[in-house]
Amino acid sequence: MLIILPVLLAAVEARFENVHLKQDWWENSVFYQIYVRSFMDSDGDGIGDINGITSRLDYLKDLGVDAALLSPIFRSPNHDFGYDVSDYYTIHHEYGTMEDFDLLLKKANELNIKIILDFVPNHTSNESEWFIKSSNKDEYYSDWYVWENGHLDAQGKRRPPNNWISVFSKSAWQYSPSRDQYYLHQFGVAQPDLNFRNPVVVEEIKNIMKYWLEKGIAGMRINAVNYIFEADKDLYGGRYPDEPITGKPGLGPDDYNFLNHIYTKDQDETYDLSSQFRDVFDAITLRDNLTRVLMTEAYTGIKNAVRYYGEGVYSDSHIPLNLALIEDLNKESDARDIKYAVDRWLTYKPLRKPANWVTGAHDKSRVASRFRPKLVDAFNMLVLLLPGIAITYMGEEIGMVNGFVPWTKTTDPLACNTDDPVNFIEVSRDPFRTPFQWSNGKNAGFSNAEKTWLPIADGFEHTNVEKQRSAVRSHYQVYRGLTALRTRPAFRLGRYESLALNNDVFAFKRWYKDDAYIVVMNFGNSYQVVNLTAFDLIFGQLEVEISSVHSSRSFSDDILANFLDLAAEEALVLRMQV
Ligand SMILES: *[C@@H]1O[C@H](CO)[C@@H](O)[C@H](O)[C@H]1NC(C)=O
Ligand SMILES: *[C@@H]1O[C@H](CO)[C@@H](O)[C@H](O)[C@H]1NC(C)=O
Ligand SMILES: CC(=O)N[C@H]1CO[C@H](CO)[C@@H](O)[C@@H]1O
Ligand SMILES: [Ca+2]
Ligand SMILES: [Ca+2]
Repeated sequence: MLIILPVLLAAVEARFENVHLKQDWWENSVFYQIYVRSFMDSDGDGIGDINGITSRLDYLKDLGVDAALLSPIFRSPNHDFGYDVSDYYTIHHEYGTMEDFDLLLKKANELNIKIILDFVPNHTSNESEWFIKSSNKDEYYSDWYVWENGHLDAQGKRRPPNNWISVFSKSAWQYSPSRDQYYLHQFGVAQPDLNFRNPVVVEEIKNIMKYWLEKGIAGMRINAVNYIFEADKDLYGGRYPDEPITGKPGLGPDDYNFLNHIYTKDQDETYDLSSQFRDVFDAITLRDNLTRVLMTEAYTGIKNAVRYYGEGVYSDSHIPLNLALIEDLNKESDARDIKYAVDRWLTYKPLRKPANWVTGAHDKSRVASRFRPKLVDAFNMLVLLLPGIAITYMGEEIGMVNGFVPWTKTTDPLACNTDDPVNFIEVSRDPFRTPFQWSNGKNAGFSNAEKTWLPIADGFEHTNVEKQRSAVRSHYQVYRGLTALRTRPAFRLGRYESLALNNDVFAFKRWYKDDAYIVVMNFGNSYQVVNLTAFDLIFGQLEVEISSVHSSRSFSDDILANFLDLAAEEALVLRMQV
């Protein structure tokens, strides 16, 4: 027995490791979200395009990116910049042609960079042929959208079917004279919701997915997936039920948060649909042995969010976006809040499924502006070194800040809808979408046009790729160091443990066998001394692997585990010396 036990244990351990060493391409990848309109303009019209992306694939490769996630490239009248699609089978003319897209795929394939497309199935554009036919009661398309009769109020005035409010504010119902009915739009007036209770619509959406997946893209992100279904009116006597009022102070009946969205969000049917989508993806994965990744985006509570992983042995979304670092944190967040947000997601997600980390998106204030510019490296360390998948919004690797876009240049429908040249700034998403900053040249190297679709953000002369690439210390260099580091077993396969060492300093340990790292970051704005021996088996000396731009420390500097003095906002990756 005494002799057999170690042998047995070794066998068990070996088997355990084999299971864990085999990872599919996506399970540890770095995804990079490209807002196509603002990444690179190849033809001088001031608008980013597909050939622009193709010309910069080497940049992504160099950065250590595995997959590029492109914001919608389908034909669109652009009332909501591609989030209103008029034809899912055609490339939007400003972005190029299908040949351009095929070339992008080919070149990306050569560099082993996967291409993922953002897909918006909740609604189409009102200029979609489907919607125009549906508005005209075409027999086949009649039931493709959510149509409903209005009613007359006591004064004989026409009123929408119920009290639902659109995310972009005001009634979610729009009257259509041609049908003398209202259509539902959970987002803009120009974005009518598709009717997913019509099986023909579901089939068509699956066909669109097949079309693009067969073309060779490696996956899709399903946008706003939790808005797809509304309550089944047949369960409510044939009438869509009113939503209850939240009673939150300061809100009027036009404000989205005036109502509690129990009938228009997170409906149970969504989860069944997402597992049907997964089947479409898996069928194509099986056919040519390249896993097609289903990503889902849902701003919702954590229990709803992790439910997209699928229940029990069933898998739905490969990557249900984890928006904790966006939604749960703000300027006031300290080390305890960070630990809580990170550990919370890891606690709720199914044990065997990979986590994912996101700090930015085309709808959210940039890290440098949402927190502080000096915390950019700390957040990139979180995204890239926490266990699982890393997702970066373009520009976060160089610490871009929100641009200033005045009212006269504002394009975002969410901001324009306010009709308010002062307060539009609170809702405008244009500041997070200003052109990518390649150099300190004309238009930050984004375009040689006289005028770009959005103005270039201030400070591009200092914050740009060219400058950061040639600098010894820069956010770009830190980011590149992190993508290289994360391929080591401790980060790819290793275990995780975290501590708020005090209110300001968050630290986590990643280790595999006896290779151990401590990632430590000071979120406060004053000097702090911490003792890293609070972590199990961390003692003696550690060596600096990577240090934030403003740190006084460099690669291979020694650190005493029991006495680490950290400057304000300093962030370090340390390796335990054995
Ligand atoms: C679509 O909606 C927009 C915004 O309300 C409107 O300006 C446009 O005329 C509509 N187009 C069609 C074809 O109905
Ligand atoms: C499928 O791809 C995986 C990973 O790329 C590879 O290990 C495996 O051998 C491939 N299987 C077939 C049948 O080609
Ligand atoms: C995060 C995200 O992609 N949100 C999108 C959800 O859908 C609306 C309407 O299409 C877009 O405006 C958002 O950008
Ligand atoms: Ca262009
Ligand atoms: Ca819907």
